[in-house]
Amino acid sequence: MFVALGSNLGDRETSLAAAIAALRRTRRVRVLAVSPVYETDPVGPPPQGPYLNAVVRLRTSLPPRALLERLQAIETAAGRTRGGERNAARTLDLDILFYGDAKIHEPGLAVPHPRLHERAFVLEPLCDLAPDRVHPTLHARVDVLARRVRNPAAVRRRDP
Ligand code: A4P
Ligand code: MG
Repeated sequence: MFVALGSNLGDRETSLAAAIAALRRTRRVRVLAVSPVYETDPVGPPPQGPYLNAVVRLRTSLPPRALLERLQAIETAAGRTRGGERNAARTLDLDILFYGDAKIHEPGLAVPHPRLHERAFVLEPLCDLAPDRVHPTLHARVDVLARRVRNPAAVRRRDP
């Protein structure tokens, strides 16, 4: 399982760290790896500031819906207010990228995440963790997808 983290409002580092800590505290979830953090130009309507983005790899026995609910509770605890427009600024966004090789198309849940292959801010940290992972519907490796959208000017790795 891979989850993307993004923040562009408030104390971004603290929001990401709090999200990872909350995942570590979650029953039936084990955080296996955390990617480097990237500072990324915002994709979406201006004005909004740059994001910090990262990806975590986890193992979980929670079904996809329960995992999504847990992620949304963590977003809310980080001060996220919902109901604004898509791509708007946010303190914390947690998206399920892959849930094993599952293909899910339900109201409110699409996995693999339908926009992940377009987004350098997701693919760059995902590539750090799992370059040889194959996208279950596009049948392409993550490193190949990342190469297609790579943009070092817009997605900058932060010093560890
Ligand atoms: N939802 C459906 N599938 C999923 C999934 N796989 N994971 C539903 C998580 N949620 C999923 O999400 C809206 C609804 O998507 C949820 O109710 C859930 O049921 P949201 O988090 O409330 O709203 P959102 O974040 O505005 O939408 P979304 O789709 O997450 O936005 P995007 O498209 O991910 O865009 N630029 C940079 N540089 N870095 C970023 O991280 N993020 C966005 C968010 C825009 N621009 C960005 C970044
Ligand atoms: Mg989201």
